[in-house]
Amino acid sequence: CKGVNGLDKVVLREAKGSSAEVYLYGGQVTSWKNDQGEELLFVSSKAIFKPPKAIRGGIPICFPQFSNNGPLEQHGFARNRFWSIDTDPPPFPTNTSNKAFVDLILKPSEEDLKIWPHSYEFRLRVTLGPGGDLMLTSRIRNTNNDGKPFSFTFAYHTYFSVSDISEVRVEGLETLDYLDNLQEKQRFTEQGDAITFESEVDKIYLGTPTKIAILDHEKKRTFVLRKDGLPDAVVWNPWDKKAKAMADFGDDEYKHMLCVEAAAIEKPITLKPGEEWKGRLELSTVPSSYCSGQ
Ligand code: TA6
Repeated sequence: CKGVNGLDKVVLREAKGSSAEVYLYGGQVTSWKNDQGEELLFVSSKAIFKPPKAIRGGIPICFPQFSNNGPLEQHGFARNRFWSIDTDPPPFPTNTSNKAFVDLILKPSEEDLKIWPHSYEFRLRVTLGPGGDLMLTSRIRNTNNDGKPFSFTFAYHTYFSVSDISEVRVEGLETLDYLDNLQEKQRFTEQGDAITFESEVDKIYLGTPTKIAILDHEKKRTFVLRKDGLPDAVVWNPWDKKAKAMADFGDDEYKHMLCVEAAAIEKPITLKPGEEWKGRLELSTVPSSYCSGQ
């Protein structure tokens, strides 16, 4: 399926062999490989790479609404739109020397303005660092000329590829409060000393630290998620029943994926005309032996 520029995706490669792929559809990263060529993100074998479905996997961008907390479609519309290559980005704060990167931009169509009557420029820079780290920087500016502010919620809905969900633990969210989507979004406090998985989980952790670790025991690999401007973190695994109910998701695929999503949900972000918000996500991997307790 061709994007608006006749391209459907951009491939980023760096010298030691790491790579990333970004689809113009959704502005969505759909692959992040290390220098051994191992795929680090999960994309369902049943994913559909064209409208109207969002691509099931990689890093969907949830904007201007996370989940169904509002009048828009689930997770907003940014992941269901064709983005363009941004050929004239204003200077980005991120240093891109010796890094591979692509700049994408999304602005509202006439149709979009009917469902969400706000003008904005959403610039997304995807960067692959020399060590294979992946960085996403979103800059959203209110370009309303009617003086109106707008508010939005946001998430990088990242699907990590894991060997076996029953042997994964998440560190950095212990003792925090969370809203449990499986219990009418009621507020609880995390009791565990790390999060492990033996059934469906769908929790929005609030006021989370900059760094969260996802340990894959079998691979002896830890994903390190660092974030800026994104105070919340969603942890989601559909488990078997929900997996079977999703047409674009294999029945057993829940065993090999985990979503940990850097997000701004509890407190929507409000921008006045001319104001810009920045949300940054940085993903890297380290051998697990170095990471526990760091
Ligand atoms: O991130 C968790 C969540 O909000 C879950 O409730 C589940 O709906 C998931 O997102 C996937 O949503 P999607 O619209 O992509 O099927």
